Amino acid sequence: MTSTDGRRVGVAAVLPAKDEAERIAATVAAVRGIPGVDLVVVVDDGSSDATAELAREAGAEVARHARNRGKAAAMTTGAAHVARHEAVEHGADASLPSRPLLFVDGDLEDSASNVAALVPPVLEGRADMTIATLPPQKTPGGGRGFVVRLARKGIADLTGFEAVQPLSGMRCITREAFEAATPLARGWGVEVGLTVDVLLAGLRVEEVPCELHHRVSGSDWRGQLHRARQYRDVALALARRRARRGLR
Ligand SMILES: Nc1nc2c(ncn2[C@@H]2O[C@H](COP(=O)(O)OP(=O)(O)O)[C@@H](O)[C@H]2O)c(=O)[nH]1
Ligand SMILES: [Mg+2]
Repeated sequence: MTSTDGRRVGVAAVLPAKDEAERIAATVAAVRGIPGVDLVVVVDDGSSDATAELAREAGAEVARHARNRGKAAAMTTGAAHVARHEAVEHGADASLPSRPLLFVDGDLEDSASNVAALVPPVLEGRADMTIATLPPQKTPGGGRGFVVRLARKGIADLTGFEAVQPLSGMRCITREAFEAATPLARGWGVEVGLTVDVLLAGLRVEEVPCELHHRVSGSDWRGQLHRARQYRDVALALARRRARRGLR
């Protein structure tokens, strides 16, 4: 793939994963087939299953957290891994461009190939960050949309941007935009933090429909706990950003 200035640029996919042994190999295989993707990094965030080994066998580079540190920490580790890879690759030539980062959840399996649609707007310089929106999922979710509404309203109040799916984790982002959002909001607040920080840096964000299917959190206690943690982290990410801007 070629960027606006005519130079060949690859794309680095970063997959945060915790206990995804059942799905990670299919997801890695699908992501490796996306045009432009020439580096796939799985960040194993303290899994207790064979996620890391299966990811490596499927052709990914693997970075590991010895203990579980949450999704935002895994994304930061993945981005740092890519930067180190590029430092070696580029050698002394500091003028070489950094790859855009393509964040993909580990549970999408074959459908992960459809995040390909996120890449062209970024490589062609039409957007600084693209975000996938998902079709209705085959199994219904167990939540009532509290976290989605909190995130949507929080983003709109801070930036004026009306996000259709504010919590979507599938994103393609330039290195510059990623740095504008660093340090990332912690835990499950990371997506909302990214959207707000990139927009407030004056950069362009675009949502792109992608045919993706993932494991939906149900209404059992695990699902409820996941949503409670998500709510807490999103609320905190928004509160920090409102405080920074002197808003209540
Ligand atoms: N780094 C990290 N990733 C996690 C953790 N829990 C889940 N994930 C990954 O984050 C992505 C989204 O998680 P998921 O459980 O599917 O949440 P949902 O899509 O919001 O229902 C998947 O790739 C998971 O493997 C965690 O504790 N740390
Ligand atoms: Mg999921």
